[in-house]
Amino acid sequence: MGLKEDLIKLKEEAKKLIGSVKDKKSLDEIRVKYLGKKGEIKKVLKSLSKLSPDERREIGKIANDIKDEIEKLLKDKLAILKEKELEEELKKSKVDIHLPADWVELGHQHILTKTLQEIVDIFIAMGFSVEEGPEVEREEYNFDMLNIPKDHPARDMQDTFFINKEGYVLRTHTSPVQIRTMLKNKPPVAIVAPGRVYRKDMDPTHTPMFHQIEGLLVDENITYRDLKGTLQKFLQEVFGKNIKIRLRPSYFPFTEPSFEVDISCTICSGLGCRVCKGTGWLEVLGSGMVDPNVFEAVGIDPEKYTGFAFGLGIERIAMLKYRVPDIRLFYYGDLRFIKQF
Ligand code: FA5
Repeated sequence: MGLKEDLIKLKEEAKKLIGSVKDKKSLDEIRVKYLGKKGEIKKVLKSLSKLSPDERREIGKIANDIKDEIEKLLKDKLAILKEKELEEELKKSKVDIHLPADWVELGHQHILTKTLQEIVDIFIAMGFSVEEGPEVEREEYNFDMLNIPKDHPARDMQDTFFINKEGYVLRTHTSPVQIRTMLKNKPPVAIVAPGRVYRKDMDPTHTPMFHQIEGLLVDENITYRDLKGTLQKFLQEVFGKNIKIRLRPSYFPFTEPSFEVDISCTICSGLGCRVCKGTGWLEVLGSGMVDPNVFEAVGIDPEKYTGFAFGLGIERIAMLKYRVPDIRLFYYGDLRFIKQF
């Protein structure tokens, strides 16, 4: 019998053996028997030297093809055996694979993130851009350059966390971003600046950390009407077209004149109820025309430019919009609360 026939016989033999084998160990023995260093295929290849070059090429090719074929058969069989093994193991184990898997509860966008994004989107649509500032802020930007000098009683309006670094505080409001922006860019300026702020407060409507968003618009000929129109449009987008707004005189050191902005009560439409304490109005934000002293501090000519600024608490807006009774609910991380929105 020639080598060619020998090889084909070997292949058939291997095929039969691989087909009937029942475990990984015997399969490995078959691999060694046919493909090992001293295996059957090697033996055939060794005797190639006795052949003519043409025959050598022909038989060599057949031997290699058969080697590849046997390798593939072994690989496929190994996969089948492994799967069987796993099945056996699962059958033996006490784990019931038909039980539903442990349920990992998915998270949910936080209501404050959602509110903040909605507010930012409204201002972006009006042409404002977004600025950010650091939470550990220079005392100078948080107070002095906003027209709140040291030892001035206005500093008491915001109970401050001081840190171990001379000249720095945890920012008490987002207003220092006004200063940072105006030091960097000259008018026209139209920005909103969202972020965390810190005050030593704690009650059902005040926490030591909360979120604000600042707004600043500076250009030539900006008047009180621009402030009122912008805020009216913004508040109607948030609370609905039917709400009314009113501005009450107030005091902030960095704006003159200053206004508290109220909206008509969203619960009783202004008739008077428990939520608005019978007044028909809800206070939503602080605002005013930028004080000329602030412009001077940042090197902007107050004779040429005017502007308005405002600041609001994100928690306060979310509480009013979604009727959340206690600010601390925002921070418990309870998904039953967060998933309602
Ligand atoms: C300010 O912080 C001014 N910087 C706002 C401003 C900006 C006025 C630009 C004029 C021009 P005020 O201290 O009132 O203002 O705070 C603004 C809002 O932050 C409040 O209306 C309230 O909604 C919210 N707020 C204040 N303290 C807390 C607190 N501890 N917890 C939660 N929200 C608070």
